[in-house]
Amino acid sequence: MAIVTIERKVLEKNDELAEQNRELFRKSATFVINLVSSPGSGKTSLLEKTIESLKGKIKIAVIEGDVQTDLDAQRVAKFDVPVVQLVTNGGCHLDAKLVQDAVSRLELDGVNLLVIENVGNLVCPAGYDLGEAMKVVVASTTEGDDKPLKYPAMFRNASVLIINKIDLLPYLNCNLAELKKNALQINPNLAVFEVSCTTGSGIKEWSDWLFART
Ligand SMILES: Nc1nc2c(ncn2[C@@H]2O[C@H](COP(=O)(O)OP(=O)(O)OP(=O)(O)O)[C@@H](O)[C@H]2O)c(=O)[nH]1
Ligand SMILES: [Mg+2]
Repeated sequence: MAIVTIERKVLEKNDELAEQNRELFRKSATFVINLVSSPGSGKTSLLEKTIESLKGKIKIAVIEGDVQTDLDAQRVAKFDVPVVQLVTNGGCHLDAKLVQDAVSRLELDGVNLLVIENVGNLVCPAGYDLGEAMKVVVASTTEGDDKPLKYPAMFRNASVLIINKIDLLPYLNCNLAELKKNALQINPNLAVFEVSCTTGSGIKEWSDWLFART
């Protein structure tokens, strides 16, 4: 019982800070997405492709969340966008306080789009509001088509599903129609994009959709 109480208090505090973040983002007119997925689904690859696609059209900033290393921040920094790396030292998700700290190191004025890449984990980040406008969940074909059913919270709390690595479909047992059906069964409101960060397929459709929201 005590543990439940503590968890609720932690989440209540997080929600309070997330609202403060949301207010900050509203003031600077910055559209914020929280990129979530299992490790290796392609969050950083999607981010690289999205930056490439939107460069020159809008100003983008990035917060990278990782358990260890600044490898993803290094990848993103090559695109000449402001990036802050958060290292959780074993923590399996970002929280609103960590994002608040990262935001204090960024100049948000004039930034149209802030992308927060969460720690690779399909469970824990689902419960933590960071103050984002929406969660974007990346599910890659290599993970199989049953993941929305097995990890429903993430798909329920997301607004967008990016199905990545569609270039690999011929080599896998993943059924694309089944994957989409399972995701929409959990959350019928999901906007779904099929992409390959390797071939670039579907990236324009996703980037245009995102651009229209900034
Ligand atoms: N074939 C194929 N490989 C891809 C695609 N997208 C990403 N990859 C590869 O998948 C691996 C993981 O991609 P990342 O973008 O690092 O994945 P991530 O979700 O950011 O990983 P973490 O940050 O560690 O959770 C890399 O080797 C990518 O090159 C794709 O569309 N097709
Ligand atoms: Mg990454």
